[in-house]
This record gives sequence, C-alpha cells and structure tokens, in this order.
Amino acid sequence: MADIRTDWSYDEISEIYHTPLMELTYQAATVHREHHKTGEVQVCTLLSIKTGNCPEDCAYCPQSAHNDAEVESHGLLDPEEVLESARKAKEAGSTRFCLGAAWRSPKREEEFDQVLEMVKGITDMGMEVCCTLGMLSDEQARKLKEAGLYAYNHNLDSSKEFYQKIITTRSYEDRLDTLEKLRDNDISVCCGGIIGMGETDEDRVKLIHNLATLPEHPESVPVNALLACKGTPLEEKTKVPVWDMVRMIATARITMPDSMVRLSAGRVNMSMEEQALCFMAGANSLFTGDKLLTTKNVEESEDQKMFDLLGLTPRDAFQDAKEKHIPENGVK
Ligand code: SAM
Ligand code: DTB
Ligand code: SF4
Repeated sequence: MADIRTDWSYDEISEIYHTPLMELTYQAATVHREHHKTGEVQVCTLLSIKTGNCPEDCAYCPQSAHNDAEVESHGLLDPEEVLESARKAKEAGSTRFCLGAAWRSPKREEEFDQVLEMVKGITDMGMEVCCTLGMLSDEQARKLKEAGLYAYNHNLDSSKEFYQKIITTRSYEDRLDTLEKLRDNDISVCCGGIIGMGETDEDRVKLIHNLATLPEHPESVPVNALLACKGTPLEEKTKVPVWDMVRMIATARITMPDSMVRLSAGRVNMSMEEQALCFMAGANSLFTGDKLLTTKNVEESEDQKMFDLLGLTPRDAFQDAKEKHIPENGVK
C-alpha cells in the first residue's frame, strides 16, 4: 500500500510520539480503521516450553540465571503435553500459540527436533505457531519454516543505547541478524519492546524508529509494560502510566499501519478502562490465558467480560495478506 513507509526520520516519529494525547489517539484510530477491522483482535496464547536458568542477563527477565527471581524452572516439555495445551487454547478461542524457551539459542539437536515436532503438530491443528527461542542460525530458521512455523518473536526491546544498559550478553546487532534470517526464510516477524525500565522518551522513539525503518515492518509489534519482577535489578520500577502505553501503541500504529500491535505484558496491572484506551489507540492483539511465560496474566473470565463490554471480536488465524507466510500444513 502506498502509505506504508520505511523511510521515517527520527524527528517525524518524535513529533508523532509527542503529539497531544487527544489528537494522537484520533490520528491512530483513523489509521487503524483504514487498515484493520475495528474491534477485531488477535487472540494469542503463550506457553513456556523451557523455563528459567537462561544464560542471558536481561535485567527485566525473571528467567535469567544472572537474576535472583523465583521461577519454577524446568527443562523442555514433552511435545504431547505442549500439543494438549495448544488444543485447550484453541478451544478457548485462541488462534496463535506462542512457544517460549529461555535459551540464548537452541543448542541441542534432539531438543530442537522436539520443538519442530511441536510446531508441526500445532500448525496441523490450524493455529498460527510463533516461537521465541533466542538467536537462530539460518539452518534453524529454515527447519522451523519447513515444520510450518508461521511467526517468530524476537524483540529489539529498546533503543540500541539503552539495550546495552539492560543486556550485556548479546548485542543489538545479534538481534538484527536473527531478524534478517527470519526474513530470508519468509517467517512472519514479531518484534517490539518493553517500556518502564528507566528508558527516556528518546529511547522509546528510537525503538519505534528502528522498527519502522526495517526493510519490512514486523507483522506484529508487541508493546510490553515492564512487570517489575522480584529478584531482578528492575524490581523497584513503578507501574508504567497508561498514557505512556497509549503513546507507544499509537505511534506504532501510525508508523506501521498494517502491523498487528499487541498489548502484551502488563495487562494484569491495568483496569479495563486503561486497556480500552490502548485498543482505541490502535492495539489489536493480546495474550489471553492465565499465564504469560512465568507471570500471572488476566483471568479468562475477566477477558471475556472485556470482549463483551467493548464489543471486541477474535480475529481468525492466517489472515495475513502475505501468502508466503502461510504454512502448507496450516488450515487456510
Ligand atoms: N529468550 C527469548 C528472547 O529473549 O528472545 C524469548 C523469551 S523473552 C521472555 C521475550 C520477551 O518478553 C522479551 O524480549 C521481553 O520483551 C519480554 N519480557 C520478558 N520479561 C518481561 C517482563 N518482566 N516484563 C515485560 N516484558 C518482559
Ligand atoms: C513478548 O513481547 N512478550 C511476551 C512474548 N513476547 C514472548 C512475553 C512476556 C513475558 C512476561 C514475563 C513472564 O511471564 O515471564
Ligand atoms: Fe533469557 Fe529471553 Fe529472559 Fe533474556 S528475555 S533472560 S534471553 S528468556
């Protein structure tokens, strides 16, 4: 579409981000209606298939072995157990199932093969499968694609400058490399970030600038509000004001009009009214289910109430305009 731009300047995005809120949400809602069905929301479910003891030192993450957070660590789950969880999520109305592993990158071949089995099995059920397993080699990306993988989550998290303050065990370039490998293998890209870690508005604008000037916009952009987990260096951070979430979501919506913008971590600390503001500002995707990866999410009955009250409807799987992302073993 003609109005999809990847040549945004930092100043243009900064101006959007700093627009007075009423005008910003109006503009974002207008773009939203031009590119998406109003009220239609993508319903995703997360499952942590390998939890804790991660060698990376992400300051926000309860799963890092460098942090002192309490999580119930476990090795890779059995594929049958994972398929059973996906079946339940599908029955509850979810169309995307996201498998998360606390890995720097998949290392053991037999474990990677088990992940491939999970991807194939869930795709066969007609769900979009997303994985987030850390950095990938080109061969791993190709094998995941062959198994039917629809999308891969790999966040840039913040600006390049701030990233170095929260993670030292890998670089921004490592992240960009994996994103390139996903594109090379026609895997739909899910890439966004977190706010509330102590970054400045400039870091937030830079994050959106980096996402919106990638050669192709990520098909989904998760916006996470930090969950300040006990035992992490960020445990004292206070709740992100909803207005900051609204600004991030609206700026992502305006600069990346076709992308799904996901109201991700942090919903558990938001009222229904606060979440409604985020949907009005252009969010059209969320995680349902009692748990995110290791932390509590909003209860399903509460989400059902919200869907009814706000008139939200779940979006079908495989609605992506890009045929190349649709797996051969997926249900069209
Ligand atoms: N290990 C993989 C990786 O880093 O790509 C995948 C899992 S990791 C948990 C996925 C994303 O979850 C992170 O990039 C971060 O944006 C988000 N996340 C992790 N902990 C969080 C927290 N405490 N609050 C908000 N978002 C968080
Ligand atoms: C994303 O951006 N947020 C999700 C998903 N991608 C993998 C993860 C949120 C994790 C929140 C902390 C936890 O539950 O451990
Ligand atoms: Fe590991 Fe991912 Fe957590 Fe970083 S965010 S510590 S890579 S699980």
